[in-house]
Amino acid sequence: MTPFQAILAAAAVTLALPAFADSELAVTDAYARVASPAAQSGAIFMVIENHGSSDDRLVSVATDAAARAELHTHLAGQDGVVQMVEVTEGFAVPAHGSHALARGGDHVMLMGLAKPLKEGDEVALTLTFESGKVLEVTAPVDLSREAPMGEHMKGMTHGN
Ligand SMILES: [Cu+2]
Repeated sequence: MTPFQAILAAAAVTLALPAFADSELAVTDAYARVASPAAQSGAIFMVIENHGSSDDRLVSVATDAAARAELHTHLAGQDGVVQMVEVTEGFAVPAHGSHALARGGDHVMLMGLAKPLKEGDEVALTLTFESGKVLEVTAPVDLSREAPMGEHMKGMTHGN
């Protein structure tokens, strides 16, 4: 191998590594919301895509932006009142499929924000999956985004 070929080979390895690490799981359209500038908590939404041939599951989220990050969803109780609950088993992402975290449904809940979140701020998240795969995600704060039709929730205090 000539020195030039060696450089090419090294460059190819460098380029290939991130592509390999990200080839099966991907996050698109991540964004964060808070209900007010003084909110102590916030919510993050995204679409998790699984391009692999094995089912996977988002089991935990870590961030420096808040004291705690939990996986939450909304459930209607017997009285019809919708409440937020923690989903300890995580969010399944089927093989060759996707799972949407969306307003009025599943979301990542940030509790105890390190500092107030305002439009344009970015929240860095580390997503850990059941398979052991880890994804680093950046979610910009987007307060102008409208909730999808029919998914407008009442009484939510964290931007849902
Ligand atoms: Cu929540």
